[in-house]
Amino acid sequence: MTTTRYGGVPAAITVRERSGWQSLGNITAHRTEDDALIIECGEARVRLSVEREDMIRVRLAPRGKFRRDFSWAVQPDAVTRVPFGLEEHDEHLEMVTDQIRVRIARRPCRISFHTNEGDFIAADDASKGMAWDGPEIRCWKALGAGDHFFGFGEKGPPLDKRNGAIVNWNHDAAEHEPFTDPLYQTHPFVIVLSRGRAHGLFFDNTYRSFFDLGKTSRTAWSFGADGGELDYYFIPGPTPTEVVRRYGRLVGTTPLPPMWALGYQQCRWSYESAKRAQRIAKEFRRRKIPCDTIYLDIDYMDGFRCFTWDPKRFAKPSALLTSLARQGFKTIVIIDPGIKAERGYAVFESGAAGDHFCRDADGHVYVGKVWPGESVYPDYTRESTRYWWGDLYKKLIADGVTGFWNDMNEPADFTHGDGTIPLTVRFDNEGEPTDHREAHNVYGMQMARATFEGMLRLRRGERPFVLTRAGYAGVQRYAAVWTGDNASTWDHLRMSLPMLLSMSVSGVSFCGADVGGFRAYPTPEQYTRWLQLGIFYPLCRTHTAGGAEQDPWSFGKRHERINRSVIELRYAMLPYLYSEMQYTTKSGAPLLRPVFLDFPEMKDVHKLEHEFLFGRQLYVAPVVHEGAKERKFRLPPGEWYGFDDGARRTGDAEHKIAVGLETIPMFARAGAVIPMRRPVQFVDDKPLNELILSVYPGRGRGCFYNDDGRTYDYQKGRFLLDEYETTSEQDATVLKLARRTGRDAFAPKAYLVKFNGVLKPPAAVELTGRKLAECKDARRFEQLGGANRSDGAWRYDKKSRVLWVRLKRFTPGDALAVIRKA
Ligand code: MIG
Repeated sequence: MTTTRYGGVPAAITVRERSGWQSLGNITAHRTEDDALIIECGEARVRLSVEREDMIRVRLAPRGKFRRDFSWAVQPDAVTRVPFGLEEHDEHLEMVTDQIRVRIARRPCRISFHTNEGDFIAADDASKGMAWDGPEIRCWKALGAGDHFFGFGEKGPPLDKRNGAIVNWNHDAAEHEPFTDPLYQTHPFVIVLSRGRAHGLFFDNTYRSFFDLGKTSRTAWSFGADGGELDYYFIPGPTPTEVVRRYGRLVGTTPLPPMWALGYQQCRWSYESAKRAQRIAKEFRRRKIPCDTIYLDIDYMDGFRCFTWDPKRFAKPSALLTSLARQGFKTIVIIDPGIKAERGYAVFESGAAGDHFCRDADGHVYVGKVWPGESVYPDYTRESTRYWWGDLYKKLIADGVTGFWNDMNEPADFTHGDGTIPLTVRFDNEGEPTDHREAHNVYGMQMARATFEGMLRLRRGERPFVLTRAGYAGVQRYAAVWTGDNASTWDHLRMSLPMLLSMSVSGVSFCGADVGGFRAYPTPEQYTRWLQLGIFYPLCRTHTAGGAEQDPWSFGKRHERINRSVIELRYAMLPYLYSEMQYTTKSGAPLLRPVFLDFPEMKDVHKLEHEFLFGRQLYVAPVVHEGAKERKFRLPPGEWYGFDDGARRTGDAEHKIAVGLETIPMFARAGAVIPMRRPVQFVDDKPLNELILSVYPGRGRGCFYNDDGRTYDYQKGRFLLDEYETTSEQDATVLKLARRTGRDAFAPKAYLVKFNGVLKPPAAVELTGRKLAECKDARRFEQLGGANRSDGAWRYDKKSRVLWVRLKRFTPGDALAVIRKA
């Protein structure tokens, strides 16, 4: 298969700069209505309301009539009107809440946001403010010298979009390069960071939209769209994490995935026969390289007909899937939206009978061209169509498919040069018919939703796994996202970081790029480096197209050994990954975090995009250059310790370390407690009997979350959340299990505590006042397991500076003390 069969390159999309804009004039009247402030400026109306979390929603109706109050992104329970006070001054009105003051200048009508103490946060551009031109709408904001812009979901580098501009129009960007825009997703969400303080803005509009972040003006930044309403949420900070948390409340956070989905995933275009899929599975197990999933790309289908199997190459799908399942593999198959327009094909027939396919303006069902040839497109913006679509998965699920991969859902269409279906195509739009201009950017998200909801119905009680390419703000509620067709180059390896970091701060926590690159082939070094980065992608999947092998063992013996140990590290970190993922679902704070998120005040932090924080405890500066012999990086403020050697590093300082092919520069926060396990071949391979708690010197914390890993029973209290605290005094380091929530049933059966960076053998080790025995013999210590152990024992390893402690029990309130020699 070659890459020449892709759809076309997009027509150049540029933001028009012209002078037909009509800005808001003077305020002529105002009133409060349904907990909102309505402002009249001649014919135009502005509606301001305070939503939960003190977010301010601003809407503009140039001709006085607001559109239907409807959103694909905003969670219904996120918007509950909060009452506000109104102050009327000569020159302005002021809305006042607990946290913010919204000042609305009267002549002309311009909005600015201030803290409750009156400190300035952000303001409309004084000359232009909110404006319209025919159906187009736009809002100009004042641009500060120190403003930096983050977010926007899936966008290429740089991480900070200051002085740039972006466009949102979901696109099958098959040949994309680092500066290609638009890509596959639309997230009109921005975090503005100004001198360490942050606020956010979510522009809830599904038309083609754009942000100009100082590209055409030095004094204003702006956002707007081709149509729809100027409808945005101002999101107060002042920390970036606060903005991200509030935005998560608004559009929803990433739900807890099934635990196996955090394992390593293997994919290619394609494992085109049952035989080949079997072979790949066997190789993983034979070579003892951990892996949880095998993907089947479009060639498993019968002539690219969705929901079918090729009768020859996949003659007995359920036998294949059962066999893979027995070896510990979950099988995930691709499903595209384009349905072959063919009489007699059951999906086409039932879709036509139910009137589920999009029609063009002339009333005919629109027929485009994708993999199956002439194809029709389900209208996922209609509830009954989503339901019909969800039920189509029944047979594949019965065959044993565990997850679904939704591709081509921008939607792609090979018929036209711009790669998508015509703008005239009609959509139900949840009961308020519209055309493709408004529906385009939500098409993929609603497809993923239909898939997710179908899986929920069909696999009662099981958490779905859906992977989608296209999406709109809030897509994370339904699916993980991968970044589409990248290439096997160092540029693409590097760019995956700003892309995934941008997605992560935009709510899409469960994301990943194709490890090794999709187009072309990586060199052995490149693949290993990519894997060393990829194990920190929340979604860790190798994928490629074409003939050459791109498996962890495809690059020679030495690389195979390194690649195995890299994947093993991912599995060793699983308890941490899962615990941090659970934190994401609650807090909205992503797993993969740009440095600015936690350290907004760090000097020049907006430039840091090739290093990141992984969860709350780790900092990673991956090696991203060919032939690198050293890695330079700047550690954030605080104290840090080498993940492997426990060596202390000063924070807020530049460092340079030598790197070999096996080096992954990783550092833990002071006092970090990182829950780990011994690597397994797949997530459900062995129960987590022994939890490893990797503890670093200093004062800090950590947590361990656990549940059944696959159902929603955790919502009924069937989970465990242990919170640890570490303290370090002159005479002792103490690890305390400070709090336990949930059920003991999910607690580990045994503990292996690893105190890193212990420079001298301890005088004693005590568990809540009782001395533990020392075990000098390494082999015996290893064998001290399970029931034949008393309270525990310890062993100090001078060479690695690790103090190991084995414990049978670690219960709430327990404190494990390492007592230093006087
Ligand atoms: O037109 O299904 O991004 O991951 O392997 C190409 C074949 C269609 C594009 C996806 C890629 C997938 C490929 N698909």
